[in-house]
Amino acid sequence: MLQRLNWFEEARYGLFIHWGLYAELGGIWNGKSYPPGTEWIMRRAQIPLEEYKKLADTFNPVDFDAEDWAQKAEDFGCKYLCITAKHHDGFAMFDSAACDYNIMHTPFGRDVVKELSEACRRHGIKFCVYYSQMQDWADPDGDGNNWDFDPEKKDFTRYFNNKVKPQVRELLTNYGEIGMIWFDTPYDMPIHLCEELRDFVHSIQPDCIINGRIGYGLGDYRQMGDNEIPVLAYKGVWETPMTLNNTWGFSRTDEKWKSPKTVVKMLIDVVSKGGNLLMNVGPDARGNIPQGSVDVLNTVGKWLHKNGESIYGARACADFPYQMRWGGLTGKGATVYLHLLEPAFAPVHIKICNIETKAKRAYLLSTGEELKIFQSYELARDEYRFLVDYPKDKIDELDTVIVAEFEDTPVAHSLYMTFDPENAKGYAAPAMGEASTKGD
Ligand code: FHN
Repeated sequence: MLQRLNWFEEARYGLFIHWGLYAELGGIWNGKSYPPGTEWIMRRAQIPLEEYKKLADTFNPVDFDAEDWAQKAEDFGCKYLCITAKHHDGFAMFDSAACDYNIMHTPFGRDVVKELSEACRRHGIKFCVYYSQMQDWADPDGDGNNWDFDPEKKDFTRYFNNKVKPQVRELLTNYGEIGMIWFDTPYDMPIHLCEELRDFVHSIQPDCIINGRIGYGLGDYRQMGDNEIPVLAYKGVWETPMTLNNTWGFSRTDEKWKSPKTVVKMLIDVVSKGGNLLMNVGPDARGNIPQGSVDVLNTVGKWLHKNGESIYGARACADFPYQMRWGGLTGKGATVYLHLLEPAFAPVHIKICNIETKAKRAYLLSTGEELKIFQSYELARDEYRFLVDYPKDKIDELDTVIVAEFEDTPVAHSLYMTFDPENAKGYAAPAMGEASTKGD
């Protein structure tokens, strides 16, 4: 694995911030609501560039406080933060000499990328930037705006050389170390330009990670679809970007936040399959992250501050053959974290079938309290069983984490092998603890 990916594999949980002029509209133009995401409103409503640009004349997020946002990211338990330096609308949220359609030419006149990069560094959060490399609805040669500009007259290479490269250079030279540059919607961008962009990034900051949406598999890791979590563990480094409601940018109408439990479940699901979750918030035009989203992510953060060991640095678990309706597993080598999310599905004890590897002990992560385990191989049923008794009075509504230590990284016993008692490398049942699993 590439060395520059080390921090990313450890981090597992990041904060995505979609913020731009579109926050002023919040999904509504001329009294009409447009479908999510709200950051697409210029294109969805085909707002003429000259009209849309007027938003820059009033953009003044007086409540913006980089220190507060970085503190929030830390409270949320996020290890990296990625902000839209330029989204598809083409407006730069940073001081750009390459194009004056940027935040310095608003009443606000402050470089939020700069302020946020410094605040993130103070809080030990990796600072990353999103940059829309193909779509640019403000540039006559950029992709996506065919209502202001004649597609026949577009020269994409001109836009690439005159805006993309100079702005990417600015982002990689003026803000210290950038953990990652997050490209998006590469569509049919020519491969040679994608390669040129990748090499260009690494010629300036060799340690800067490039996400999968540079296109053509040229990125350092695989970007899963928006809000898409793969069914099985994915061998390789990957990330799922996820909305907390149903849009990326700020919405005046959508407050349908996922619950803290849903976020924790998704995080466990993603991490158990070896991925990262990039959870989005969309600040409003005054520079406030909506309180509803803050409340949810703070609750998740509190859980993470107690149980982070089971998430940060965890690696993909083996694909065990049975569903675990009570929850899921994350792991680090021989240590496995049992996430009890739905105790109702484990009324007596937690049971995992078909872990072949021998267990050493189990304990509650929050208190260190030692828990009773039972392990057996049932020859006649050709079934491995691993049971943990958990304290019913110490349940965390969000997720109770139990640490199980095995002799080695647990492997799964296949359901598809032809049974042969001679080959069964089982234990004399029951191998550990005094209980028998008979009658279960
Ligand atoms: O079009 C964008 C969208 O606005 C948002 O930025 C997401 C985040 O992953 N990416 C694109 C759609 O995939």
